[in-house]
Amino acid sequence: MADLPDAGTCYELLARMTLIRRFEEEAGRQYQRAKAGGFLHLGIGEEATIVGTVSAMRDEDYLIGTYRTHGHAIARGTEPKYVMAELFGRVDGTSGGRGGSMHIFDRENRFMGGYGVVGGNLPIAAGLALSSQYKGEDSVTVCMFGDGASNTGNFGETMNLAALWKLPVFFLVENNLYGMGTSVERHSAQTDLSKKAEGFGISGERIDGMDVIAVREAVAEGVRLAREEQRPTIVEAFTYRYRGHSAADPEVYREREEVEEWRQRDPIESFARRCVEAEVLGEREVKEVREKADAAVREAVEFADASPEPALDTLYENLYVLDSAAGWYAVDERSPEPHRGEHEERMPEAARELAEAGAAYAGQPEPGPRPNPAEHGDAQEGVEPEVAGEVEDEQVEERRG
Ligand SMILES: Cc1ncc(C[n+]2csc(CCOP(=O)(O)OP(=O)(O)O)c2C)c(N)n1
Ligand SMILES: [Mg+2]
Repeated sequence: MADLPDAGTCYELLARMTLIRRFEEEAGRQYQRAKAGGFLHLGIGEEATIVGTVSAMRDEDYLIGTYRTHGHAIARGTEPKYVMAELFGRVDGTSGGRGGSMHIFDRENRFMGGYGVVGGNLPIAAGLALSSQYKGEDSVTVCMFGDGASNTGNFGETMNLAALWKLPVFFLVENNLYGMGTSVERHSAQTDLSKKAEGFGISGERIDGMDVIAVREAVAEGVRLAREEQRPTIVEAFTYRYRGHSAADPEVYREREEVEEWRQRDPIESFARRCVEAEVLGEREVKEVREKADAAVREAVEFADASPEPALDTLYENLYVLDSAAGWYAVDERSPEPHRGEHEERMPEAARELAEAGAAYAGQPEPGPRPNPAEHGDAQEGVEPEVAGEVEDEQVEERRG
């Protein structure tokens, strides 16, 4: 087992992990209260992998993650209140309330996001590293992704270019044993993920992702290789999420006993115990860390709750496509002009109109019972699909193929 660092570092590692744990527990509660919307993926149990990795990075380095990244942003230095406000969809959120849980972003702290597309962050990581290399900067990009993401085409493409162009990038696989409800053994032909990029010349190692010091040391070396030798490498950290994949997961793919076994190795409890036993930290400090985390999270909820929702007429702000296209859905040759709600310049006005029309529609009584697809199938026999009036019969035949 690697030696403990100095007391100040141990305190900081414990404090970050505790803060993230408290934040995630509260995020789960706020989601159940419907204060946080959209999807919610919690990283409870994975704190050592997150904090250990970030603790080995410099301020000028970039971090990029997946959709399970509240903790990554907080580890990188984003104040919890801005992350909570993002979960609440409020203007003070890290993405102005537009992104929600899966799209936390903080350019100042060089946390380059939150992506909903599995494996989608890998090529972006290579791009960030390429930009550092191109500009002659010293920054390293750290790319964190799941075991499931290692099966995507993006994985191979990214490894190829990272190795070929000798990019200053480092990869960390958060192997929590599952991609949604599918275990690694059932989703990956090569179950040793540290070897999965060997064919591209990228070597790797496997480590205990529940041990914050082990993670910190392995990542420090990987980041050093990327910075000093332009050599990308992979570390596969074994970790575990105690909660379901997302807030809507009945968890039929694993046994309670398995979750319990991993809880016994809790990364925060075990690190606190180790620090106290080694007399690097006292019980008083461990307690203080918990109290501070409680207070910070309470403050984050109050802040998020007090932050206003974005105004409706700002709905189409920050869309880079706005000025460049006249109607991006107008691909139907029968009526290529922008349809209602598609005209870019009139977006704010059209948004209000559509929202009002939707609200009026929602207020109407139900027209009768809806067909149940489980009983009737998606397309009901004998019921012709509805076709726009002007379309010729033969076109309909053609479309049915
Ligand atoms: C390209 C793509 N395919 C499928 C999905 C649906 N999906 C969301 S999360 C997920 C599992 C990914 O597992 P893993 O990479 O191990 O990350 P973890 O959730 O365990 O952190 C899948 C398949 C998606 N978001 N994007
Ligand atoms: Mg996984």
